[in-house]
Amino acid sequence: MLFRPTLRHTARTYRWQCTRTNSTFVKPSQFGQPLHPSHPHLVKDGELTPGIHADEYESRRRALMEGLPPNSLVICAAAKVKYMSGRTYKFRQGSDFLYLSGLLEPSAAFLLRSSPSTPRGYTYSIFHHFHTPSQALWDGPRTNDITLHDLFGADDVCPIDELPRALKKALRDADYVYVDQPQETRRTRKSGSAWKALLEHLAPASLADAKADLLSALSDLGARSGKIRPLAPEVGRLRAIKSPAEQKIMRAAADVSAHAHTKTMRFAQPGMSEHVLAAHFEYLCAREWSQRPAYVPVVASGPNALTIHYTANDQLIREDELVLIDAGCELDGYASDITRTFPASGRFTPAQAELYSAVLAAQKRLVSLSNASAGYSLYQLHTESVHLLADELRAIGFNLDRSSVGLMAELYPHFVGHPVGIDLHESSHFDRDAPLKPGMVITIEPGIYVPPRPHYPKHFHNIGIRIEDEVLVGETYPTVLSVNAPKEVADVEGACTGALGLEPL
Ligand SMILES: [Mn+2]
Repeated sequence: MLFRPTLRHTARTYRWQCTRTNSTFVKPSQFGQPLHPSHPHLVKDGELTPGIHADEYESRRRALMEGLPPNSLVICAAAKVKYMSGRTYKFRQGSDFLYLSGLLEPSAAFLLRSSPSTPRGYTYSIFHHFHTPSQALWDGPRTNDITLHDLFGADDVCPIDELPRALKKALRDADYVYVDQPQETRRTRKSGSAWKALLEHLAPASLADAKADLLSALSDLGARSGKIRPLAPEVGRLRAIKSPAEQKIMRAAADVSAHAHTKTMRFAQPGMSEHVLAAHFEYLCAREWSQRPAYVPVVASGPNALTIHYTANDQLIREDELVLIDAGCELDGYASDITRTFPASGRFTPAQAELYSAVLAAQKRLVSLSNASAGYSLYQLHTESVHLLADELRAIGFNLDRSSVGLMAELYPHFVGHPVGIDLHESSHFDRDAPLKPGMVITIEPGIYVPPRPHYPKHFHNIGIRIEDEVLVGETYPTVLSVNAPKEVADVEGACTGALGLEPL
């Protein structure tokens, strides 16, 4: 069989496309997600999602259970389908659910129970909804029980309607319960309605009797203080360190985004609207198999770049402005996050080049510190970024005395970076004060945004520049996953003007 890599601009070959259309694969698919028999061009034999083998999902669950106290129960539910104007959004699985199961369907939940007497040390029960023939006619197939057992590794597979009863029994036997309640507020915590919301979420079709039973069991358990604990911090600890397979997918995601950035630099012209660049970027990523943008792209021309999360993307780009694009795709479950700032006309003006080089010098220094042996925490890297940027700005004529913390907060109002992975910001359970560890992936994204105020040099007014790379932390050196997006002045100008051999489209 003949294959060719679809990422032709890189030495790496991640995604292979079958060039013969009559090869052996099953159509229509019998599954609720791409799997090897139906999608051999995406998912290899033994993988549950592209690039991640069933064994890796198994080892994630085992690592989770080994880190919990004896006799623990884990409850995890699939994300809900979201609606807009009566029709569904493209479904995105809950991040922890995906990380632990590899299952991409809604209306599903799983239980993990400590079980020292079994070979794995835990039992794994999947509850899901199998489509009736008429549901399958409208919405396509769902993965069958045999596949969930044999390939996904479940000990038992049951209809989702049976979850309340199974939970009631499991809750009675467990000493600790790890579960995330949906959107708990002070009010719902007091009234106990958070449990009701959880139940609705877990078992929308269950019987009222079973719900009442389950609610009472949950509140009994809640009364034994400290027995119910949030699951997200436990999974977050595991997710913070990326496996070799995850690193490979994240490199591929960053490559797709990096090429889209490069080609969008070539495509951009003064007179275009910002949204056309956003559309072009998203099109290029989708062509490379990205399932969705990891976030709404920022395409900010000229002074719009001073708004950090500018996503209106609806103004026209002027001659001699800089364009700041903060955009990244999601590929096979992993986000990418890259920012580049380039001249709309293809060449930096002297003032733009001077400020750009200042940010770039600081950014490169910060990247070089992103390794475990340097001993920095993310918070210490941020402090360092403030000092580095202030030094660079002083050197090009900014009047910042040593104590001018307030001015730096105005010129650089955001944090240096964040962990990235299945979620764009994997920050909620990430300790910013702990030293960086090998296998973490973080962004390094210093920026300078100069408001038109008299104490800043006039030729820098209204310029906003951010340069953001994704960095894989190593023991002694960092690996820049977004290395294929140009950032040196000459390379950026080369990408814009076609000197790198790129066609506008
Ligand atoms: Mn970012």
